[in-house]
Amino acid sequence: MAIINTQLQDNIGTITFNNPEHRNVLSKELINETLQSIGALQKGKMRVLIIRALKGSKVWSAGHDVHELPMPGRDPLSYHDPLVTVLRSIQSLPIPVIAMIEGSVWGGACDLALSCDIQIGCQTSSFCMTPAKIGVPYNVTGILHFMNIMGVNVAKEMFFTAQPLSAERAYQSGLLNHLVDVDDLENFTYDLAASITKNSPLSIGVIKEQIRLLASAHPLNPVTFERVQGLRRTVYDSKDYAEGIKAFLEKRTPHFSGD
Ligand code: YXS
Repeated sequence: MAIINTQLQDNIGTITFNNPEHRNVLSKELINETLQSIGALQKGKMRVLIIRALKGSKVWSAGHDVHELPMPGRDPLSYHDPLVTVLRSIQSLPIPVIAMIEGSVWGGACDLALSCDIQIGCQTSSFCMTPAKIGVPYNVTGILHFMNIMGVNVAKEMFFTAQPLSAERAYQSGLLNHLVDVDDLENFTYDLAASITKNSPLSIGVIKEQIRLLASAHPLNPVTFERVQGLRRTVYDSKDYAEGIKAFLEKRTPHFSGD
């Protein structure tokens, strides 16, 4: 059975995560299928892409597949990591991408949802940033992404507490463009997508790229960049990182020693 479903109708592409048994984890397999589908849809007349889970999903996506996180000593979110690759692909796709969110969103899946251009949620939507729960040093582009969207204070709270943000709080904090009743979610999303397809795709594509370039226009001098990479290495080389992954796989609470 395919772990994603793909559809193109009236210039609106839809990618539906279809791996509920494993809570739509962002495994290499699911990400590669998503990237291939985006490529195929682009060959059609797609002007908007919607990314969603199956109707009634309790979990939109459980985030990075923990089984695929490297053991200590290797950056778990490096430039070529499949998750980081798909985030870049969505952010640089020259058409609007809408995240239609039913259910809880975890870890890297929050970054995926927020890499889309518009987020539409319902009362079952929630967002939980989990690096600190697993002992992962999140990456620079990801942290900057969260800071740009929700501001430093809410970003800090999400990363430090690793607790879910409710749909209402997500809407108040700017993670959701719209918060609608779950029964209206699909129609609302597709109506908004249809309104976009009527506008100039060239103008939209250029404006999206301008916003992306301006939002990431943060000069970082080489020493600062190397300091950040060094700090992150102390985390992914740590016993805490190994313990976080081990505890998850053993389905138990992690006991972090701080080294
Ligand atoms: O044990 P089986 O084979 O039945 O599989 C179980 C889970 O192990 C699996 N699963 C996952 N496998 C790999 N990576 C995951 N992230 C993951 N999440 C779930 O799916 C099967 C059903 O899970 P189960 O029984 O827990 O389902 P549930 O309905 O009771 O609970 C759903 C969740 C999502 C609340 C629960 O599965 C959960 O808390 N999952 C972990 C969410 C999480 O911490 N994700 C962050 C992954 S790390 C990441 O994204 C970045 C590296 S970072 O942390 O930096 O943001």
